[in-house]
This record gives sequence, C-alpha cells and structure tokens, in this order.
Amino acid sequence: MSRKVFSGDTTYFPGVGQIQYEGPGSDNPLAFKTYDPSRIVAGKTMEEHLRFAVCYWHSFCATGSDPFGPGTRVLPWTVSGDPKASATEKLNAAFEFFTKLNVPYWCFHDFDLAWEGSSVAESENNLQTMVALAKERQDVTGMQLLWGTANVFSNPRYMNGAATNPNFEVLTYAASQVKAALDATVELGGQNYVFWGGREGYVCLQNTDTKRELEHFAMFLEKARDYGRSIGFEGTFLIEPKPMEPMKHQYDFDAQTVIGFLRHHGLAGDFKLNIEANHATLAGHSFAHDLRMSADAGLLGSIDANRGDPQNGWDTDQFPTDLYDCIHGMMVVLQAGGIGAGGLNFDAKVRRESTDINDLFIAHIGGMDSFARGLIIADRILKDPRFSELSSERYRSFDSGDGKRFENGELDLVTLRDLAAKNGEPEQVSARQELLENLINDHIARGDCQVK
Ligand code: XLS
Ligand code: CA
Ligand code: CA
Repeated sequence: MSRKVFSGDTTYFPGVGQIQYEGPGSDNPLAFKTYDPSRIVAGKTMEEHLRFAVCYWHSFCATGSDPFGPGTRVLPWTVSGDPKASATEKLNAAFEFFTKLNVPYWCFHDFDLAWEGSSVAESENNLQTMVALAKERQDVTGMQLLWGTANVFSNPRYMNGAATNPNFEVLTYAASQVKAALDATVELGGQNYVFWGGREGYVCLQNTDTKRELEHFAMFLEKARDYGRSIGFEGTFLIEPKPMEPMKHQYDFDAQTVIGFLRHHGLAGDFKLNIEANHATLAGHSFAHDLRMSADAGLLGSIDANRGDPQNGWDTDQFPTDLYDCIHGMMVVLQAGGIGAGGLNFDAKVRRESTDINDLFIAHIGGMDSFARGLIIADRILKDPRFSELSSERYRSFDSGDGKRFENGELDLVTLRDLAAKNGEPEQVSARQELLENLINDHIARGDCQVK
C-alpha cells in the first residue's frame, strides 16, 4: 500500500519522490531492490510481515555529536530561538520523510516531538500541542504510531535513574512524563508503549540498594500499566533490554533477565520485550539469541532493527545491513508466527561522516532491503525439508518411549539411572552445524530473492 506523501510549506527532501520498488536490476540508490510492500511471502505481504517504523530521535533530532566534537549534520528544519516553530517544522520534515519512504509506522519520545518546558504543566502542554499536530498529519497520510515513550534519561535530574532513582522526588517527575507520554500514545492510537531503562541501573554497587531499586521499578511499571489501562490503552507495554551504556550495569540486562523480572513481579502478559539488535550484542549475545529467548517465553513484542560494529563493543546503532543477522532474526520471527502488533523500528543513525540529506533515505532503504531479503531467505530455509529434518532429528529420542515419559514427568532420578545402566554408553550423534551453515549459504547463493 502507498501512503499519501505529506507536504508542508517547505520541502525538506527536494528531488526525492516516493521510494519505489525497482527490483534487483536497478542501480538507483533511491529505490528498493527487494522490499516490495505488496509481495506475498509465507501467506502475508512484506509490509504486513515487516511493519517497518522510522524513529524520530536519530533521524530528526540528533546531529551526530560525540564526546570529541559537536554534530556534523545540519537539520534544516530548525528555526533558531523558536522551539514551537522548530518542533512543527521537524514534524513536517518527519512526515515528509516517512511517507516518501512509504513505511507504515513511526516512533517517538516525548521530548523528540515536543520541547521540555520549565514546569510539569508547561511540558504537558507542549506535548499536547505537538500531539494534536501529529494527529492531523497521521489522519492526512494514513501513518500510524508503532510506539511512544518518555525520555527519562537525558535531563540531568535523571543522572541516578528515573523509576529507580534514590530520590523519590525524581521518581515522581518521571511519573509525570510517563503519564503524559501514555496520554500522547493513546491519543495517537499507538499500538505499544516502550520502557527503555536508560539509567535504571547503577554506576557504583556500594552506594546502591539494588533490592529496593528493583522493587521500586516493578511498582512504577505496575502503576504505569494501571494508568494506561484506565485511559483505554489496549496495546502492549514493552521493556527494551540493554546491559549497559549509559550506566555500568542496567537492570534490564538482556532478554532472559527481563523475562525473569516480569514473571517474578506478575507483569508478563501486559508487558513484552522490545529487542534491539545492538543491545543484544552489547550483552554478549547475538540478535537472534535475544529474539529466541523472548519468543520461547511468548514475550516477543517488537524489534529495534540496527546493528553494532564487530570491531568495538559500543552501541553504535548502525543501520542493519548484515544479511546473516537479518536471516537469523527473521527465522525466529517466522517460527514465532510473526511479530504481532510489534514492528521493525529503525533505531539507527547514519554515521557522523554521512552528511548528505539523502543519506537518511539510502540508510533506511538498505535496512528495509536487508530485512526483506532476510524474510525471503528465512522462509525458504524454514520450508526446506533438510532444515526441519536436522532440527527434529536431534530431539527424536524424546518423541516416544522413555524420552517422552521423561518429558511428561513420569521418570524419577533412580529410574533414569537404571536406564543408563541398562543401555550403556550412548551412541555419538553429530550436531552437523557445518551442514546447517552450508544449507543457509546455499539459500543465500541462489540469489533469486525475486522469484515469487
Ligand atoms: C537507547 C535506546 C532508546 C530506546 C527508546 O539505547 O535504544 O533509543 O529505544 O528510549
Ligand atoms: Ca532502542
Ligand atoms: Ca541502541
């Protein structure tokens, strides 16, 4: 489906029309080579499977500053000295970009969209003003909100955390922002609401009461959930794991940590997980690992699609162009039956050295084509009988007989011991990892992502 291109008074991406699918022969950098929104794969269109979203913060707010120097990106929508005009022009630029890229969803933090006021009431007012304008643009274009969130980590008041801050007054401030961001998300028909625990963790273990902070965190989430439900939010609350950066340790370390936390506090169900590729790798896992852990728990909610750089361990938030990552990730998503009401949000930024205005389009196109290829190839691998045989064969001994009885809880430890004594040394069975890797490469090498 094509969205109506939004145009404000100023065009911020001149010379770029709506990005079209031109297929593999195209050498147009501003065209899709594989992502064809209406193409059917595994019973659904690519648009329905992938549910792409563009994030507001990296794409329209960040200039590329780093600890060694200021930003390099010029944001032509900034109106100096006039925060409301700047926010409005930024919104216009964002909607022009979303609709030219032809993605169905977008995501924001409260103070990406609006500017922070000097009091709670002023900030709430600023956000409401911008939400009204965003709603108008959604109505005109058909764009939808994948998720909203609150930035409770940038302002210096949050240096020791938000919901886990040792100072109760800071916690209440965070609550005021989460309440306003939930109101905004509901007003914009958002399908999810995200909590990324930016500074929910510690820098110094010796001055931190970790037990108390984690209890405060759970209580805060419970109250946010209750408020959201009371104003009619029917979507999913999402926790986004990340092990560190900015804190030395963050409580939402990785998928399995968050799953345990949600279950322990009775929050699983209302809350699921938003898995970011670069956060999984920062935790020493792969993207597919955290997806798999979430999916196994029935708690895979959404995805922040990006990647790190294998040469360093930072959260570089690069655009996802690693084909293996996309294939392995989409294999988990397809096996889980899809991403549901979640999506693939490009929480990614162009490199500080990429300063052309069109680099933002090119980066998103690359990410979308990579996931489209990932989807096609993952579907083929999952349908390849050699693949299903490889995995089902490994567990065959549990499919019947004593193995099945063990799974059903019918065999005690002594019986298991007696079986070992009776059966003797087990036969060695190869895990055949290399065969599996070759099979995946064979599907990539077919190179015919276009065959329908
Ligand atoms: C930062 C996070 C953040 C969340 C939303 O590392 O990825 O952008 O996605 O607060
Ligand atoms: Ca993220
Ligand atoms: Ca990140």
